[in-house]
Parts: sequence; C-alpha cells; structure tokens
Amino acid sequence: MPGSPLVRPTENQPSTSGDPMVALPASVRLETGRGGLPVLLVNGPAARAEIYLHGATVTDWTPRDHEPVLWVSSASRFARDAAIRGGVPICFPWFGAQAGHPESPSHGFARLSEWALVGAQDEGEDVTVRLRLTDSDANGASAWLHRFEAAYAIVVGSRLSLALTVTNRGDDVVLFEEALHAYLDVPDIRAVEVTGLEGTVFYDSLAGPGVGPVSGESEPVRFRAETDRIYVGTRATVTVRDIDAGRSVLVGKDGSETTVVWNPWIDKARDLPDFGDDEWKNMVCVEVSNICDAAVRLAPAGSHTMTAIFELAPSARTVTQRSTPS
Ligand code: TA6
Repeated sequence: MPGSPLVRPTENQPSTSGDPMVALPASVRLETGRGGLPVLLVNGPAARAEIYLHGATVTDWTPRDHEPVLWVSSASRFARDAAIRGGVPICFPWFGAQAGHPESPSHGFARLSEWALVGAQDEGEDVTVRLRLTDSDANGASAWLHRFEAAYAIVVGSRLSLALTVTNRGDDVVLFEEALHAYLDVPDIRAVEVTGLEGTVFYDSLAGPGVGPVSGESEPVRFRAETDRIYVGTRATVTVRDIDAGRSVLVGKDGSETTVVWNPWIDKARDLPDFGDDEWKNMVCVEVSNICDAAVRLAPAGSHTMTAIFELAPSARTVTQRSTPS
C-alpha cells in the first residue's frame, strides 16, 4: 500500500517472510502502550480496538456509538513477565496448570509471549490485523517441546472476530488446549444472565480435580457466588444479557467444543494481586475453548482453527439512547 507507514513486525525480530517491515493502513497505528509495551490502535469505520503484541491480547473493542465491550482490570500489570488481566488473553498450549509441570505458567505461554505483526488491512467496514507466534518466538516454550505456528486473525468491525489457527510444524502428533479467555464488561454481575448453555453438562472447577461432570441446568447461568465452570460438548452461541442495562453480547464460535464461564466473586478477586477488590461486580469471562476432553490432536503439518465472534445484540441501546431516558 503506497504511502502506508512501514513498521517492524516485532520489536526484536524481523519477520520470517524476509520482509523486515509491515505496511499499516491509515486505520492502524503501532504505538507504545502501557508498561512500554507495543500496542496496535485500530480506528475503523465500524469500531475501534486496542491490541497488545504482548500475548496478542485484544484489550479494547468498542463498536461505534456503543460502550466498550471488553473489561480490563485497573490493577492489571502491563509487563513482559505477566499476563494482562482483562481483554482477551490467549490460553495455549495448556489451560490452567500444565499436567505434571506445576512450575509452568498458568494457562500456558502464549499470553506471556511477544507476537509478531504479520499484516493489517482495511476490508470495507472491517479492519483485519494478523499476528503470529512460533515455537522460536515464544517465551517459555521450553515447557512444551513441539514445533508449532499459531496464527491469529483479528477482525475489528461491528463484530469482533478472533480466529486462532495452530499448525503442527513438528514430526510428532501434538495435543494442546486453547481458550480465548474473554473478559466482558458488565455494569453489575448480579444483574447478568448467560443463556445458551441450558442443559449442557459442565465440570465445576471449584469442586476440585477428579470430580465428575454435573448435568446441565434448565435455567440460564446467574451469579450469586464464585463461578468457575467448564461446559463440555457445546458449539452453542452464548448470550450475556445484562437485564438492567438492556445490553446483550453474543459470543458465537466455530471449531470449539467447550465454553468456560468464570466470575471470581469477592474472596478470589481479593486474592488476585492484579485484580481490584471490588471489580468482581463488573466482569464476566466467557471463554471459547477446547480444553479437557476437547483438547486438539494434530498430526504433523496438521492445522486447526478456533474462532470466537463477539457482537452486540440488535436490542443493545447506543450510548445516546442509554443517556436519553425512554
Ligand atoms: O478461566 C477460568 C480460570 O481458569 C479460573 O480458574 C481462574 O483461575 C481464571 O481462569 C484466571 O486464571 P489466571 O491464571 O489468569 O489468574
């Protein structure tokens, strides 16, 4: 794109395509963000977004005329040795603790690694940003001795689409878990209900390891205490409905068999150093994922794509509508 600013794919490594620089459209700027971390600021016709190369973490998605959809803790660290507490961190190649490796970082190394910027372009109302992580770039990949490439396509528009494609670059079969650990902003968790998982079997992570699955509930998920559930065998779109604010966020997906729902409530929020004590009221995590029995098995040269699609339900009131009493 003639005249487009050229930037280095990552701070410390040229891109493997041999093209040392990446052309950015006018809708995308590479800036120095919080903690001095490189951040992409996307300002498209239909929405704005903020994407840290650190962990390929999308920390803001705000459709035009609407409030931000993603939540970030005011106590989050922005540092190379920490995951960002909020937005959409990527859990890969394991979820939670790594089996047999208690010393390994929770939720894997992808959210702690510097992803390379591969490209960005305008496509009508949408802006697409492409990032990549390989075993040679990843921080702490020594805990997982497999050669891989993870490609991440972020489409910013009236919908936010996040597609994670993992390719096995090695000679052995690999097994991995993945989750797009999305933190959604809600005015009050006690007025939120999550629908789309009724009747779906789930593991209650608070029940501890080795406890079997719980049969599905007929009601929407409502929050009255710490909630940490892994819904299995579900491809359903989930709706996060805020009854008071009259806003619903739909979380659609593809290539995903599990959905995690999490709110830390009071005590866990207080225990987490990078989470404000009262912030449990204002977020809910809905995580498009492949974990537990749904871990992905890839043959050499095999690829798998998991996609999460976020959109506001048509009934969502715009900023102006919310400020004008009906
Ligand atoms: O996704 C839910 C969960 O696995 C919870 O168990 C809770 O630990 C949360 O993730 C946060 O994990 P983190 O490693 O980011 O503190």
